[in-house]
Amino acid sequence: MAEYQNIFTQVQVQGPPEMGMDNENNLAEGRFGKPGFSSLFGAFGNAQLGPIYLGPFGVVSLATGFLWFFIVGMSFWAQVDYSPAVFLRDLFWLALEPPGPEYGLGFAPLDEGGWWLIASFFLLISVISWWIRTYLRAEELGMGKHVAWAFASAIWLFLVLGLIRPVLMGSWSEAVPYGIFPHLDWTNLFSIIHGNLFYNPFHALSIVFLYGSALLFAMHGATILAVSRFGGEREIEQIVDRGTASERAALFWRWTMGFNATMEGIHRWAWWFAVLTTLTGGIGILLSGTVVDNWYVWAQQHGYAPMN
Ligand code: 07D
Ligand code: 07D
Repeated sequence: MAEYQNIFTQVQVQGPPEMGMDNENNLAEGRFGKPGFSSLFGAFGNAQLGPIYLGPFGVVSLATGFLWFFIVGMSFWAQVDYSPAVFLRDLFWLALEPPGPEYGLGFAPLDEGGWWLIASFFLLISVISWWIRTYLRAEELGMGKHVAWAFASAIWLFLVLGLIRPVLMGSWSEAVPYGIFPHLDWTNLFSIIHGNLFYNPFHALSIVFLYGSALLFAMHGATILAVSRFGGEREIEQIVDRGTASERAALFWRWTMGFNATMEGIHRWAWWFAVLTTLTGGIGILLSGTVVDNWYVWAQQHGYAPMN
């Protein structure tokens, strides 16, 4: 049975490139690149690479994404005086910081946060354009917009961190710096300034959904792999037949826990857990410093942190 490819299947079948459901060539416009095959990619998913749809929003997203990356990169270069050795040594610790608090929501000199503002503008355009792309491609294929709305939840947290909360706090200095460890230092400092984020119930909710997402993904991935010997991932008889892979998969959980998801419902569980991670997270960050200054004190007032 050499018909399918997945991460643990060594057999790969290659035919002529698959162009998708496009008999009238309606979707061909905007698609770009001659399809090729990669055996390495085939070990992880589908071996065919391309064609890719570029389109106006794809071009805008890649161009502005590149500009963001370029500005951050040039700032890093300048900070190490254009020394390749120091650049490599310090790469993980370099940062492009937002303007200081003295500039409020105004513009700042280029090397005092101005570049951060310009780069952030491009990153915003890039992320929004990519979102539009996920929406429009789904529409073109007659799909629901579930991917776009899930991505919108991540963008919500991204916007709260870098735009909405800084605007409400009246200062760009509240935003996150661009840098590997510097953005972790920012995260740590945020928690300390607001009196320990563990006492923020929305941070707790976000963790519940993050951990829950990992658990659900493990359960679902394992269940489907466990019935792949019955063709579980490509089954069409499940609606009308008994003893199918899906029925076994469902029975496994009913026998183990007394309750089972359905083939459709498990994907709703997964969608909601993932979406709620960043949705609740964004609420938690938005409230910090705007409505609640110190979460530990807040927890004391609400009776779940000790008063001493
Ligand atoms: C695996 C999909 C692929 C995506 C990748 C990320 C860039 C950044 C930019 C050098 C799961 C590509 C990275 C384009 C390069 C410059 C200037 C997604 C996968 C591989 N973080 N964070 C990371 C971002 C925030 C936190 C890693 C982005 C908040 C902690 C990577 C954002 C807070 C830890 C990264 C963002 C926070 C990380 C791996 C935006 C609270 C880690 C990410 C735009 C949420 C981990 C050294 C990953 C690490 C890590 C990117 C925001 C906390 C560099 C783009 C401000 C505690 N973050 N992060 O795999 O190893 O995601 O850090 O909001 O421990 Mg972060
Ligand atoms: C960042 C969504 C935006 C990303 C987008 C992607 C590109 C690149 C390029 C692919 C991740 C844009 C992509 C530009 C594309 C290429 C090449 C999603 C993002 C749009 N915490 N914490 C969370 C835990 C502590 C703190 C969430 C655990 C401490 C802050 C999560 C612990 C302190 C913030 C979570 C822990 C602290 C968070 C993030 C344990 C630090 C946030 C969810 C066990 C000392 C964020 C409400 C997520 C949040 C957040 C987990 C501890 C600070 C559940 C498990 C107490 C400041 N923390 N945390 O999906 O929402 O992020 O908080 O200790 O802002 Mg935390």
